[in-house]
Amino acid sequence: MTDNSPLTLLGTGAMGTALGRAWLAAGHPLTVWNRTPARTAALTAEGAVTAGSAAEAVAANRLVVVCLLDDASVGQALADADLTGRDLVNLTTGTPADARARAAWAEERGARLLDGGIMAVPPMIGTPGAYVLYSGRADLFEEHRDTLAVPAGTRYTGTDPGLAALYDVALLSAMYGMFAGVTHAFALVRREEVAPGEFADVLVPWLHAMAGTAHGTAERLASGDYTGGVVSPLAMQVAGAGTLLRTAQEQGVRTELLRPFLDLMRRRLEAGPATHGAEDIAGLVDLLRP
Ligand code: FVH
Repeated sequence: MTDNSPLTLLGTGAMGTALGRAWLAAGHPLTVWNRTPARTAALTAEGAVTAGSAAEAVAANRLVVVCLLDDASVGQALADADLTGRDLVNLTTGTPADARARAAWAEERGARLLDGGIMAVPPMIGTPGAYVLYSGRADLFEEHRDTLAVPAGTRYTGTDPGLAALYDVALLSAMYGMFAGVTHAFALVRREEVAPGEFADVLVPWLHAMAGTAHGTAERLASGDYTGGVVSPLAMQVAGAGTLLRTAQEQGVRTELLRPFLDLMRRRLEAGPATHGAEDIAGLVDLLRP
C-alpha cells in the first residue's frame, strides 16, 4: 500500500473523528460512515466523502477501519455489508474473546481482520505519545503499516487476534489501579491546607518512579524467584499497611479503594509468614490466579 492509499472509516464518534482528521491531514482519501449522519459533518468539511450506508462505505475501499462503541455495534453496523476481499482493522475496544470471534467471523465472510487497541485519548491522536496495539494477521499489518502509522504509533503484539485486546485491557486495568490510588491520595490531603496543584507536583514524579517497579515484577515472574534482592519485603509492607489505614481514619477518608490491595498482601503473608514474608509483591500475582 502506498503512503496515500484510500481508506474507509466506520464510526465518527470522538475517537473516529480524531483518527479521520489525521488521515485527511496526511492526504489519504477517506470515506466515512456513521450511524448518526450529522456526526460525519466535521470530517466532510475537511474533505472526507460520506457514504449513505455502512455497506456503501465498505464497498468504497479495500481498507476499512472500524471505530465503534463496542463489539455488538460492529456486528450491527456490518450486518448488511459485503466483506469479500476487504481488510478490516477493528479499533473498537472489546475483550480478547470478542476479537478472536470477530476475526473468525470476518474470515467466514471473505475478509481479513486485524484487531487494534488504541492507547490514547482523542486529543492525543497525531501526537508522538499515541499508539495502537495490533494483533492478528501479520500480512495485513505489514501491508497497511504505513497508513495505520499516520494517526498513532503502531505496536504489533502477535498473530493471536485476542492479544491486542488483552494488552489493552491489562493496561487499562493498571491505569484504573493508579486512578484508585490517586483518588485516595487526594482525599487524604483534601481536608488540610494543601493546594491540589502543589500535591500533584509531588505525586506525579513519585508515580513515575514507582511505575518502573513493573520491570522488577516482570523479571521475578519470569524467573519464579520472588525473594532474591528484595528491597521492600512483604512482611515490612504489611506492617506498614496499618499506618496507611490509621492515617485514612485520622483524615476521615474511606478505605474502600485502598483496602483490597492491602488485604491481598496480608492474605499472602498469612498463607506462609516464613516463606512469603521475605517476598516481593510479585508473589501477589499468584493469589489472583487460583
Ligand atoms: N474516547 C476515548 O477516550 C477512548 C480512548 C481509547 C479507545 N476508546 C474506544 O474507541 C471506540 C470509540 O470511542 P469514541 O470515543 O469514538 O466513542 P463515541 O464518541 O461514544 O462514539 C461511539 C461510536 O459508535 C457508534 N455506535 C454506537 N452504537 C452503535 C451501533 N449499534 N451501530 C452503529 N454505530 C454505533 C456511534 O454512532 P452514533 O451514536 O454517533 O450514531 C459512534 O460513532 C470505543 O470502543 C472506545 O472504547 C475511546
